[in-house]
Order: sequence, then structure tokens, then C-alpha cells
Amino acid sequence: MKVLIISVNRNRLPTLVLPAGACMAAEAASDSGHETRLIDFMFERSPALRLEPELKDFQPDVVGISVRNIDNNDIQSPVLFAEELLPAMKIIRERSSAVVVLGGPAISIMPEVFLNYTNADFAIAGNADPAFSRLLEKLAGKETPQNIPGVHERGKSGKGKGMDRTGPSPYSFRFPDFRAWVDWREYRSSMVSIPLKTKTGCEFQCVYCTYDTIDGGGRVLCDPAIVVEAVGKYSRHGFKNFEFVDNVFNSPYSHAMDVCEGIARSGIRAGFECMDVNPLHFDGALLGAMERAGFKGIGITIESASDPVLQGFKKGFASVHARKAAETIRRGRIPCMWFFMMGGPGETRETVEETLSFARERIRPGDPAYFTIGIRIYPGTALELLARDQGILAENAGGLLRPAFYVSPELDKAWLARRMKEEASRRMNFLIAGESGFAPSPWVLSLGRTLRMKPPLWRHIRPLRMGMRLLRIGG
Ligand code: B12
Repeated sequence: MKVLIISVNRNRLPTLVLPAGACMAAEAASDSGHETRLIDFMFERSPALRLEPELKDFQPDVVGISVRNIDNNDIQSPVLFAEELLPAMKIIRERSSAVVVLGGPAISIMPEVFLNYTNADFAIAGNADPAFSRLLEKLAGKETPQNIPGVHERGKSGKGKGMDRTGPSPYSFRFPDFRAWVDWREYRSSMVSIPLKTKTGCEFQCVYCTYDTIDGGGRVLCDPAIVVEAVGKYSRHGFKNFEFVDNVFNSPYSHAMDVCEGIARSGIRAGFECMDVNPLHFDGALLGAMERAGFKGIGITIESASDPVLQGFKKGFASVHARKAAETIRRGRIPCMWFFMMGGPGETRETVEETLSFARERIRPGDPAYFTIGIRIYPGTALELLARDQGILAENAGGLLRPAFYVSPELDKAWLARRMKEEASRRMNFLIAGESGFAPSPWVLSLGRTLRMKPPLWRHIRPLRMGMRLLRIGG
């Protein structure tokens, strides 16, 4: 069959990302013997102008649409990316008779909601492999695709089918040749890093999280030797910047350690980042191994430094672990970005002040602290149930396609926004998600490109903000 994969993501904030999932789906289709093409909307001035001739020329039997983002996760200036699907769907339906299959993280979170929203034929929750290949096989044989784990068919879902996932498989660890699928030059000039997924599943049970759901539940670890081999292959192709996109990089600890030590031993000279380090399994030994491997930046997803809120989030660690992680980071050399979510269950004015003191006193002044206000509520999470119990979420929330946010009822939302803004205006390393007075990424990116800086560019946020303030640009 002829299979056309479309990556619809055009969002460049906070940083441009490669459409890894779309490339994996394309590779899965191609490896199953189908003639496969991929179109990536990222750099298209008009997606319609790219899609129409492609449909006419290629005449696909199946169109697979990869949907990464539902929205920008921002309570202050929400953007619903899902809407961008509708014009593409309209063109596909008007100009072809292809079967339309949806996939990607957004779809895995709410497959049925997206099927109804777009009128697509199938939605795959979980990994592209092996569900997509199996579905293609059935479609090629003109058979009815029944009971393929993870495959949802419009109008045919029985009770409970909504939670069906493909589950993790060895295919979760494809390391696609991006040069074969996307406009690599454009991505390289945007200083993009190569995403590396080395494990599925997550040991934590944070009340708001979708990660385990996206992966299909269950834990599979990629053999560290295979990860090192993939990095070696990419590096021979000239790629020098990598980002681990695991749910939590340092869980299990020993796997992260083996990956770092394997890279260090291999002698590969490259830069690495990961934005999801958990304070629980983090110490000087791991940080040392990360330094030896070539890590240039890490992110710690601490969310709060106050025990009642950490308990409310069910983070699985306490403020003592956050303090220990801060000490470890201080003793090391790697720049670190700290992520906080303000307004979670149990948050009060006192807990907000506790977290702010932590950020002021324990974080190195050059390390960014990134604060999100309000917590995006996803279907099927414990936070959804809590929000309903507390009357924060209406009974009919439309499947939560349109974002709804949790803010602790013990806190005044307007006060929280004001307090955070006030703090960020005093500290140049404090950033608030969606704060319109200061949008760091486009500035940092274009300046970084001009000055030929190396990633991660976020480590320059503080001096840049200070310079901008001197010049009276932005906040
Ligand atoms: C790592 C990560 C980041 C990193 C990305 C780094 C990088 N270099 O790529 C950073 C921190 C930069 C980031 C930023 C953002 N992220 Co993010 N991110 C993730 C994370 C943890 C992993 C994504 C990933 O790379 N996975 C690995 C790839 C290979 O897997 P995949 O894309 O899921 O593809 C698989 C399947 O989905 C499927 N598949 C994919 N496409 C297709 C197509 C077809 C046809 C089929 C059949 C199957 C299929 O098969 C693939 C292989 O198995 C996910 C959560 C998660 N666990 O998925 C959130 C996640 C994707 N991010 C999310 C969001 C919101 C964002 C931001 C908008 C946040 C913000 N406000 O800035 C930005 C957007 C960035 C952008 N430019 O688009 C949300 C999206 C949901 C939503 N609410 O919209 C997620 C799901 C987290 C969440 N809240 O639950 N992110």
C-alpha cells in the first residue's frame, strides 16, 4: 500500500523538536513493505499548499497523522494546537479516499476524543509498533481490523475500549534515520537535538501525569549498548546534540548510570541533555557519570519544594530530596533548569512562599527556575477525579480536549499570578510559563543562531534577560 505520514506539529516553543514519533511510524510502515512518504508541516508556510499536491501525486491508501501536542499547557495564554488538525482533515477527505489513522502522544492520551473531534477512521493509543503495522496488514488484505491492541475504530469502541493501549514493545526503541524523513538542514539550523528514548513506563504515580498512559503502561528498558550504538551512528552522520526524552531519565538509576558510562567509554564526543531528572534517584555519582558522558544541561522536575504539595501531587519524594538534589547540582558543573508547578493540590500562600524561598536560596543564580501556574487536567488521571470532587471541573468538560487547569481551592488564582510575576521581575533566572512580558525562546534562539552558540541555549537566559532589561526590551 501507499502510506503517507503527516506530522502536523508547527509549534516552535519553548524549542523546536524533531517529529520523532512520525519518523518512527513512517519507518514502521516502510519496514512492513509499504511505499511510505512523510510530510512535515513544521517549516511549511501553508500546510494546505503542501498537502494538496502530495495527495494528488502520491494517492495514498492510508494517511497516518502524527499529533504531538493538544495544547500549550498554559493557563495564562492557552493555545489549542488540536484545532490545526481540522483543516488538514478536510483536505484529506475532499482530495482522497485514504483511510485516516491518528497517532502520537496527544492521541494516546485521549484516542476516542480525537476520533470524534476529527472524524478520522482509526486512532492508535501507544506505540506505532506493532499496532500500526498490524493495522496496515489488515487494511492491505481488506480484512476487518478487529481486536488489535491499541487500535480504536471510530464508532466501534465498546465499553472499556477507551483504555486499550498497544503496550511497550522492543519496537519502542527505534532510532530512525531522520535524514530520510525530514528537512534535516532546516532542523539543524534551528539547533535541534536528536531525541533518544531509552525506556518506557514510569515508576512514579504523580496525580496529574499521562506518561505511563502514553507508553501503554509497563516498563521496558532499552539495552544501554544499543543506545550507545545508536548515538555512535548518529554521531557518524554528523549529529552532535542529543536529548534523552525518557519519562524520567534517572529511573531506574542503574540504567541511567549504564547509559552514561557506556557513552563515556565509547569515546563519542557529543553534547547531551535531559529535562526530566527526578530528585529521588540523583546523587554525585550519577552527576559525575553524566559529566563524563558529555551532558551540557539537565532539567529537574521538582514541581514544588513544600511537603504538603509534594504529597498532594504524590510525587514519591519529599522536600529533603529536593534540597539534596540542589546540593548535588551546586557541587557539579552542569547547568540545571528547575521546573515547578504552582497551585497543585494542597497549595496555600504559605507553601508558595516555601517553594519560592527554596528557589531563591538553593538554586544557583545562573540556573533558570521555570514556573507553570495551574496544572493541566488530563482524562483518567487522579487529578481529574480530585478536580471533579472539589467542583473545579464541570461534569461535562468535553473530554478535556480544551484544556482545564487545576488550581488549589485554598489559593486565590489572581494572587498567585501576581505573586509569581512580582518574584520573576526581581530575579532574572525566574521564568513564568506564558508570561507575555517575556518570551525567552524566540529571542534566545535567534541570538544563539547569530552568535553560533551551542545548546542548551536556556543556560544564557539570565544574562540575556539582564541585557534586555538594560536595553528596556521585554520584562
Ligand atoms: C521529551 C518531551 C518534551 C521535550 C522535547 C525534547 C525533544 N528534543 O524532543 C521538551 C521539554 C522540549 C518538550 C516540550 C513541549 N512539550 Co513535551 N513531552 C516530552 C515527552 C516526555 C516525550 C516526547 C517524546 O519525544 N517521546 C518519544 C517519541 C518517539 O514518542 P512519540 O512522539 O510519543 O511517538 C510514539 C507514539 O506516540 C506513536 N506515534 C507517534 N506518531 C504517530 C503517528 C502514527 C500514524 C502512529 C500510528 C503512531 C504514532 O509511535 C511513536 C513510537 O512509538 C512527552 C510525554 C510522553 N511521555 O510522551 C511530553 C509531551 C508530548 N509534551 C507535551 C507538551 C504540552 C509540550 C509543550 C507544549 C510544553 C510547553 N508548554 O512548552 C512543548 C512543545 C514542544 C514543541 N515544540 O512542540 C504534552 C503534549 C500533550 C498536550 N497537552 O498537548 C506531553 C504529552 C506531556 C504531557 N503533558 O502529558 N516536551
